[in-house]
Order: sequence, then structure tokens, then C-alpha cells
Amino acid sequence: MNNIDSDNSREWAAQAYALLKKRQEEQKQELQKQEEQKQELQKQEEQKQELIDIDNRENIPEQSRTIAEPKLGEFDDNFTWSAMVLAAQGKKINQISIDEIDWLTKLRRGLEETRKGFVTELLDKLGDDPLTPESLDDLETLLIRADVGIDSTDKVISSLRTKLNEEVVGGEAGIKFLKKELKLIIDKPIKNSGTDVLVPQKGKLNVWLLVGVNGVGKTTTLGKLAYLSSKSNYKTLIAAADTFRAAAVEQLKVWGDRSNVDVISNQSKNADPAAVVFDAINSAKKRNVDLLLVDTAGRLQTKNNLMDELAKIKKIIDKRVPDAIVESLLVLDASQGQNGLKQAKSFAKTADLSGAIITKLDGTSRGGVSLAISEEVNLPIRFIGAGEGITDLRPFNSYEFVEAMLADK
Ligand SMILES: Nc1nc2c(ncn2[C@@H]2O[C@H](COP(=O)(O)OP(=O)(O)O)[C@@H](O)[C@H]2O)c(=O)[nH]1
Ligand SMILES: [Mg+2]
Repeated sequence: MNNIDSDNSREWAAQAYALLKKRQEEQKQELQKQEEQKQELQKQEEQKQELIDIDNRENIPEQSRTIAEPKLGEFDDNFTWSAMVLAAQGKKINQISIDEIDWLTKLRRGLEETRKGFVTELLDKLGDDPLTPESLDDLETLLIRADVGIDSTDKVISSLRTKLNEEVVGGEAGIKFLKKELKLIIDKPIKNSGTDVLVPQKGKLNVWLLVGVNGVGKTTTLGKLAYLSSKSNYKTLIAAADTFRAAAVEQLKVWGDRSNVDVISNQSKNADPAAVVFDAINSAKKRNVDLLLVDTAGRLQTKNNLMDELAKIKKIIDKRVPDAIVESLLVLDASQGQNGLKQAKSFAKTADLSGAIITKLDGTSRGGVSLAISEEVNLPIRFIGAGEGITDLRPFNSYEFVEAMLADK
């Protein structure tokens, strides 16, 4: 951002805040009005039917499956920073939503640990002085410590070195240059894929397989994706193809319930995952589903089986819906750092991946691993998760990610 400290952008943020506040107030009043009307109607109904059966009335499903939408917080540094990140991407004041502000606030907070041993120290070291070869050595150490990976670090440092040979680079300009270089690294596989943001294609069946080792957050991510997808009006279905863990189906059903998405499963012990996918595809075709999300097992100790299983699932999809658009998304836990990178490399060898989803960016100091995944495994990052809540997942935006990772407060 080139205008981060200018009065203009603070003024801009203040105006955006005022507008959101007003909108929130109006929504509240509208909801209240609706509630009053509903109560009035109910009262009239009750008066009409004196014989109303109280028990039955209690059985009417509550409409309270709604997820708590994010609320507008204080007009503070978080808001201002988030608003400025949006402004720098060309958003107009009236295009900003509380959802976006809430997410950016979460992302920046989530990356605090990654940032702590990094930007703060870097800024301390650089101060306002121009960059020197020694400060590049420091930067190199910091990047490696933040799990950015050797290859990405080398790339960034050598670009900086070239720049230093040509001109004097001040501390602030150095950070700006660094952000640009990091963004280039993350953007490369995204550009190569030809798709900036992954969304289901309308008029076709899109099948997204979530793969990865146990505990990285596949099922949780799938739940969040189901919510995002159905909220965006894609007809969505879930296939519970992790038949290995008994609790996996129940866990998925809870997520499905929250986002009003059906779950296709097979309760019998050791059911064949490919058979579950088979059933789910039939069901998806019948219902004209846009997006079928497939949860898979992730036990590492029997890795060959796991890969065979994935291959079998893919074969079924190819056979049953040859024109389906299939995405194999590797889910990675950012807090596992270099270990996650190793997993990614091993999966990439055998599982024919098309993208990555990075989870648990909240509270880890290893958020930099996202760069290593882009550079060393060449996978486009499609979504990132920063929390256990249903709204804590968003399509990946490299600009926002790098800004959050290197935010200077
Ligand atoms: N803090 C945090 N926890 C997460 C996130 N995603 C998943 N988890 C937690 O990680 C644990 C394992 O998740 P699960 O979805 O069951 O992983 P799976 O074995 O890959 O399906 C659960 O306790 C989740 O709540 C995230 O983005 N942030
Ligand atoms: Mg799971």
C-alpha cells in the first residue's frame, strides 16, 4: 500500500466505517420489524385456532440454524488496516462488507506469530537506514525461520541483492520490494493454472476432493467450504468418503446441518470409499448438484493404500461423470511448517493434485510455509483457513496474505 499513513486513507476508512455502521443499524431495524410482524401473525394464528396443539407447535423446526454473522467491531487500528487493504485493491467505500473486514482482521491477527519474529525484528534491524548486504543476511535468516523455504528465500534475497547493486534502497522501500517479490512467488502457480479464484463452474458437476494426512483439517475445511458454497447459491452435496474413522461421518453431518447441505454416507463398517463416491455422484446427478465435496481418509501409515484409494475414487468419477470438473485439493496444516512441505511433496508425486488449502494460519509462527508450497511444490493456494469457525475460511488472495504477513503493527 502506498498510502498507508496518509490522512486521506484514514478519512476513507472512517467513512467506510460510518457507512457500515449505518447499514448494520438499518439491518437491525429491518430484522426487528420482521420479528414483530412474525409475532403478530403468530398471535392472529393462535386466536384463530383455539385448538392448537401446543406439542405440535414445539415441533416446528426452529429457523435458528442461521450462523452468527460477523458484527462490526470498533473503529480501531484493525478496521483501518483492513479497510486500507481493501482500498488498495480498488474497492469503493460502498463495496466494503463487514465479512471482509472481519476476515482481514482475523487473518492479520492469525499471522501475528509469523510476523512477530519477522517484520518486527526486520524493522528494528533496518530502521530508517538503507539496506546493506548485512541486513540482507539478517533477512535471509528471518525468512528461513518463518518457514518460507530455501528456494523462495534464495530467490527473494538474490533479487534484493541485484536491486541493492543498482540503487540505494531505504528500509520502507525494501519492505515494499520484499512484499512484491513474495507475492510473485505465490502468484506464479496461480497464474500458471489459468484460474485466479477457484469457483465451481455452472452447468457442470464440479467434484472437489479434499486430501491430506490425518488431523490437518480436511473435514473442518470441507464443512467451511460447504457453507461458503451454499451461501453463494451453488447446489452443494457432501460425500463422506473417510470411511476409516467412525466419527468422521458424524462430524460431517454436523457441518452439513449448519450449512444446510446433505451428506451422502455409508454407515457400515469399512465401507468402500469409492462406493460412497459412487452413490454421491448418482445423487448429485439426480439433484443437479453444482459442487460435490468429497472428504477422504488420511492415515499416513498405510500410504500406499491411501493413494490406491484416491486413484480408485478418481476412476469412479471419470467413469461416471467424464465431463465433471475435478479438483484434488491438498489440505495442509500451516503449523506443521517444513513437515507440511514434506507431505505436500510426497502427495504431489502420487496424487495428481491441482491445488492446496492451507489451514490453521491462526496462531502459528510458520505461515511462511505457504510460500514454500508455491515455490517448491508448484501448487496454487486456493483457500486459507484461520480458525475453527464456519466462516473462518476464504478464497486465497495473495495481496491480502502478504500484506497481513508483513503488516508493520
Ligand atoms: N485453529 C484452527 N484449528 C483448525 C483449523 N482447521 C481445523 N482445525 C482443527 O484441527 C483439528 C483436526 O481437524 P479435522 O478437520 O478433523 O482434520 P482431518 O483429520 O484432516 O479431517 C480439529 O480440532 C479442528 O477444529 C483452523 O483453521 N484453525
Ligand atoms: Mg477428517
